Amino acid sequence: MKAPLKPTEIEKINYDAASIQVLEGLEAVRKRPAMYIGDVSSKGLHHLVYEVLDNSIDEAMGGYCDQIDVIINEDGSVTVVDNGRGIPVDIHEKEGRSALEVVMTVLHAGGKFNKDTYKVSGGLHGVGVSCVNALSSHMKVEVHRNNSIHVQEYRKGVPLYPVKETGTTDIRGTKVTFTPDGGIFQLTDFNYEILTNRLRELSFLNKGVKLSLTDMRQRDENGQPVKDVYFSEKGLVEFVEYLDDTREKLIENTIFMYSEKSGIPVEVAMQYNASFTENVQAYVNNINTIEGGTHLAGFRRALTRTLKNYAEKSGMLSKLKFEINGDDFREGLTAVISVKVAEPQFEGQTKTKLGNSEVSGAVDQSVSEMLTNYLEENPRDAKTIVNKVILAATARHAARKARELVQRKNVLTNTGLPGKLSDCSENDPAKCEIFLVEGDSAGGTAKQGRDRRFQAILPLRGKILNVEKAMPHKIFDNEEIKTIFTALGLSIGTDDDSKALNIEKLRYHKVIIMTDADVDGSHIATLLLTFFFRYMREMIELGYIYIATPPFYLIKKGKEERYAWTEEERKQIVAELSKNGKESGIHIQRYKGLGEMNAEQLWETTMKPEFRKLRQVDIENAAEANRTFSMLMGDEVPPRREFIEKNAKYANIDA
Ligand code: 0RA
Repeated sequence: MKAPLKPTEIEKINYDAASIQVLEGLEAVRKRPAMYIGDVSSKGLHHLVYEVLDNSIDEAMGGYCDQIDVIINEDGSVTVVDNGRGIPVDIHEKEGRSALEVVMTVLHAGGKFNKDTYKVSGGLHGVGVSCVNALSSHMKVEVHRNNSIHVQEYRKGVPLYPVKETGTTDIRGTKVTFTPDGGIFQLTDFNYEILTNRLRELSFLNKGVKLSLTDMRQRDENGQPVKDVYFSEKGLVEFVEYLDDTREKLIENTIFMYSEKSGIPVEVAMQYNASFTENVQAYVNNINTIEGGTHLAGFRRALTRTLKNYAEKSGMLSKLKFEINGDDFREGLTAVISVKVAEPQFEGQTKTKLGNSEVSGAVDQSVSEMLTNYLEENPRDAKTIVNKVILAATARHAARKARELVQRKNVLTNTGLPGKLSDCSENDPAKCEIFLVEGDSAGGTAKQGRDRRFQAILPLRGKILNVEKAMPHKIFDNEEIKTIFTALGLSIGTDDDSKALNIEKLRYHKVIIMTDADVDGSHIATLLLTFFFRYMREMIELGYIYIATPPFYLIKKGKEERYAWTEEERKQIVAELSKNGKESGIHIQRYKGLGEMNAEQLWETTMKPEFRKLRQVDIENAAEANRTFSMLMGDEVPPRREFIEKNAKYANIDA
């Protein structure tokens, strides 16, 4: 008979069992990182920072923290520091080791621990800091708590030593530094622009929290590290004002509403502007739900019903000879809606569509009540809004007439396909592709280079209409836009839905945007994407829109010609070509535009299906383009050149 185990031995066994489980968990994350963070591209990489940040934001939402600093260190690691309570460091009874170690190494442990704060950042994020740890070649956590500094370090999620105390402190908080694992991620360079945008967004969504981003890799003109600080006193109201920065607002004070129904806090800020576009950004637990969902549906329903009731009661609609529809209530509307949901269900292509059915009613009720009160109390604003709605309905009515006219003309003259289109011979849409090419000259080259059996070419002249500024019926008057619709085989809207597409008539299942790799080119691509996002969204959802990626370099040595899409590829090729000897005789050409390639080169590098690298546009890319575009093209301010140039640079790097 065995002697009974002594307590220390029991602890040891528990510890070993727990350790095995931890290793299995970490292994799972490293084997299928995409399951936890979406992907291992730039998106997944930045997701790591959001994940760590989320924990600090949770601390802030609980009211325990008002400052969060993010630092991109010189060695490429990232540090997130907060002045919250600090992760608990006492011995976790069940696990027999420091709670800190458990939070940092056990999947999904963080949330379970933190019961007293209103933990909401589940879903898309919320996989936990342990997941980031597993995907980091190195991580270090430093907790200031109970007047002591507690430290632990990890390699690929495995602790290098037990939690140790390294000194005394009189502050509280948590500091996490991690280096993303280069063996997991395609790239490990953090992009300042991406992170700063997220911090700005978080500051609007969490008023009163001071957020900062410091980039130790870059210096400003004073020799200081590049830094941005974000702090929003008025939260969503400032968010809406930021979004509408370049637009003429219609009501003096941005409307703000907050209430809670069925345990779901709902926060809304809204403003109407003189433009014709709707810009409603919806958030669930600080996540931008670009595919919408039940919260957005509830908001829209409440908005339409409440405004309609008010307008009817006020008698302002008595002279109107046609129906008002849902779109009319949202023309020129900029709004941000933010809800907190305890167990969010995310659906859709990019998992950014809220599925929880109970949220729809809660938001509808909240918004109806608050907006009804607002309209009663602010009759002047109410009147302005209703007038705007009437204007939208009138314009839509005019657009319908214009459309009918165009369609009738088309039938009469039987123009068929646009003259500029070089069509392909194949008839099966599933096998056909169309290239939308910037400029007649590149269009000519593409026409020569293509495989005419299944590739059609449509050259576009210069920039298509600014869809931001134009009235809807003007959009359908625009030649370039009409040409695109006609070439694709689509007609432009129906009576009651100006955005309905007769997708079954679509003539090509690949629509490929091909522009120069320079500022103007990326501007045109942004413009086209925005156009597809706003007027042909279904095409994006079906995965029919692509972006061509012409190479950036041609590297020649003797008769050998090689192409490179990135700086790294270029270096690699130069190294290969200079293998048996010198680098001399190698000629490198930097392509600035499609026009610098001849037909064969364009075919070989950018059009030939076996070789080209098309980027499929998803709804997220398109929404991003739309945001960029809205910001650049608002009413008054001239295009922000600097912004365009910066982004063009990043577009190049990404491609
Ligand atoms: C678990 C429990 C408590 C706080 C935290 C986790 C916490 C986690 C992170 C991650 C980054 N910063 C953080 N700050 C806090 C509650 C601790 C208590 O009751 O004092």
